[in-house]
Amino acid sequence: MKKNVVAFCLVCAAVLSACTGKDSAPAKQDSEISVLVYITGVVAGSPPYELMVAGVQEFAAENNGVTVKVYEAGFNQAEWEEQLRSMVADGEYDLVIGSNPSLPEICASVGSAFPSQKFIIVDAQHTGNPQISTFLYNQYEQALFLGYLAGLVTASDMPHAGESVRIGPPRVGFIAAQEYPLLTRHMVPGFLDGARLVDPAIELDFRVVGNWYDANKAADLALGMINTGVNVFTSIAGGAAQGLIRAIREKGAYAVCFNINEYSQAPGLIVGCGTMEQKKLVKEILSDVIAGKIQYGSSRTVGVKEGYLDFIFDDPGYRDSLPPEIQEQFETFVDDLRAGRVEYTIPPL
Ligand code: RBF
Repeated sequence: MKKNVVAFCLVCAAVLSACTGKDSAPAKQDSEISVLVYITGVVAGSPPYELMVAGVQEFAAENNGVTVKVYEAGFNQAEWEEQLRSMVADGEYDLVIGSNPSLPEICASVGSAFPSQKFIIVDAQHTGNPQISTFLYNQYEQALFLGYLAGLVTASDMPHAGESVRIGPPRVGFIAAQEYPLLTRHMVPGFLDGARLVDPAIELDFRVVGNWYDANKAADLALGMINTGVNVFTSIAGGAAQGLIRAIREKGAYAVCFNINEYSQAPGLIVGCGTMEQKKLVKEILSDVIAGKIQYGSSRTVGVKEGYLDFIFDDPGYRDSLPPEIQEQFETFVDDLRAGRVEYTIPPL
């Protein structure tokens, strides 16, 4: 009898524990989240993607219950939508996070077949879709201060820019991988506006590589531009930007870089680097996801004043390469921009 009672109790305990799930696999907690990092290209060589992946992985390491899958969709843009559709089809991911101005439209199309799928896209602007939240960097501002610095350098008598080596009017160059609205409406106009605050006669030579990986093509473009008098460059070209760096080292010209610290790639020639606080933004976004604080359907813009775009002053590549009077003028300009003393109108996207 005693044995039977014990056996009965054991069975009850087993049933109870199965019901409460204590001895079986732990039940999914509210704070558990499965994230797909959808890379529109490849991670290596593309600062916005490298920083996003680093941010998501750091967040996962610092918080329990966050699982991460990084998927590189490659350079064939015609395949991005189909690949995203197949990645989200079985509902494995609570959230898709990406960084690309062209992603919201793709997500809207894919999401219409999977109404509970959520998407958070940075470096993009899209409103009115209850499945999508976006965060736009105010790249007009970064382009404006980088353009201002490029203008100061091209108007200076630094070794590769002065009267003795100048061909034609002061000219700055912009090499882009491809044209898209954020680039043609914010970044290129911002860069030229910034340069023309130094000297309204400065001209812009704008060239397009045609993809995000062909460094040889970017080098050819840059060499041709240097031959016609461009002596300060910038670029938005992902991995292809390596070709520009090769060209300025070979021929002697300057560059200012968007989004990340590149000074060491061409000491004395890369004279200014901006920063995009993508890692910080992505980590903040993920804590908001867990706290249920993301507003889907809306877009937030972050820039210099909000602390998500800045410039790296504290590097020998800047400090030791530029004449003190250029540094002084540039620092005053960035202070003015931070304090809202520089008036500008951001063109609509
Ligand atoms: N930026 C990169 O660094 N690497 C890329 O491969 C890349 N591919 C892009 C593809 C498309 C269709 C678009 C619209 C933008 C791409 N960008 C890429 C640009 C990137 O998302 C961002 O706008 C710029 O880097 C400026 O911050």
